[in-house]
Amino acid sequence: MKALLIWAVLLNFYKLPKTGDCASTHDQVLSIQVTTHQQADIVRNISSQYETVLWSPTSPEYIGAHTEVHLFVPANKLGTVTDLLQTHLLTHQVLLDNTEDLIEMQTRNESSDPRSSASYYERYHSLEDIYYWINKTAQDYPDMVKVTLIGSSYEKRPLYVLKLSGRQERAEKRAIWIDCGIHAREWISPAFCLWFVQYSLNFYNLNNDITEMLNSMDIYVLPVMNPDGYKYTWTTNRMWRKNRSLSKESNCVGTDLNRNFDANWCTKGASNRPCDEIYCGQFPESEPEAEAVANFLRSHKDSVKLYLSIHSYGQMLLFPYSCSNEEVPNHAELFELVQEAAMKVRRYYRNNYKYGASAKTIYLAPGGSDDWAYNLGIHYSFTFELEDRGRYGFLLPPSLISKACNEALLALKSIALRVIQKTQPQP
Ligand code: 9B3
Ligand code: ZN
Ligand code: ZN
Repeated sequence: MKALLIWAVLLNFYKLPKTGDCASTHDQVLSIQVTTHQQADIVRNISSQYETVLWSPTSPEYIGAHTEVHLFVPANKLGTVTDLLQTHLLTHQVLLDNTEDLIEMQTRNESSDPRSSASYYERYHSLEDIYYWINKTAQDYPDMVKVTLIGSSYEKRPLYVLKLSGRQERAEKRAIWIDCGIHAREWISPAFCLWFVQYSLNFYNLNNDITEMLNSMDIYVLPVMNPDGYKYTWTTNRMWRKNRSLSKESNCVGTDLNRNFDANWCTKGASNRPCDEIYCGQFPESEPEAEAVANFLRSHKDSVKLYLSIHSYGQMLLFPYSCSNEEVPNHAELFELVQEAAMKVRRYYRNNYKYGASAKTIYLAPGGSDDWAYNLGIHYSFTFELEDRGRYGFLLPPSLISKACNEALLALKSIALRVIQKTQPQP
């Protein structure tokens, strides 16, 4: 009898529609349409409870009336959460109805899967794989790649930067900086850094744009700025964003590295509560990862002309300021650069990227690396938010890596070539 009952229950679970509103056996990501201020209050409340993880916007305080909210909800809380939504007349769709399967797909070791035809660069890689790849790449291209250690993470993992250079020696070389993986769960970001390095090395002297870029500029690439967080997303919690530093006054772990830089540090748009996703840390550059990058840029600020930070998701090309609604002095120039880049992505990949100053395009957010780099004197400073718009969000399937990277590469080349023209050394 008991067995029969269990059997009946199981059967009913399988019969639930895919968009199952009540109970699901799987963790899901919901898209919730907020239309009133009261509803915003409710969703802000839900998103900070029930073991949910807010995907978009990044923090409850960014939720207002007319916000589309993407929320990860664990299976055992789906009933409670969807009931609450219904009670408050909030409509929602299921964006992802089984995140466990998606995560499993992304972490499977495809090299042991003979059916997979995807290249190394069309897969996600563990931190250990990426360290191995850095070493191997430097060995394979000894005349074009140098690896330097710029510091170490909170848990003492090395922060390696690859310096790519063309084979033409030029005096007073200008430089580009690119960092990936500030935020642990944004896996497409480190994947892009690997993609970019491999593409540059393969197409040097084959593709004119890449050849010109590498002959005129050294390119510094930091593939994983937040190795502790990245590691944690592979072992423990795929939704983790911050680094893994412990705080004295709280049991909560992690600081948002993109709120830890000295640009209107910890004002509106950041949080001083260690449990929050946008916790700014104890003081500017309190985190070893942010400090290492800041130190490197301070000591290379005369040569670095272009700063680029890679994030996901949302499809946006952003420039300073995030930390203020003020326009930077060369706003019009930066706007033209991202507009042209977005136009090319639209033309060649039929994909729309939003573009503009961060504070107006995404949200007011202080303490970001791009704003800090700008104020240091790197007046071509950008943050890219790669694919997608929320269909898969942070769980972008491996099959979509190549398109996401190719279009970002096109945008990068477009901007970099313009910056090369604009910063031509005066004879
Ligand atoms: C945030 C800041 Cl503070 C900035 N300067 N530029 C871009 C962003 C957006 C990313 C963030 O850290 O919230 C999106 Se993942
Ligand atoms: Zn499941
Ligand atoms: Zn990010």
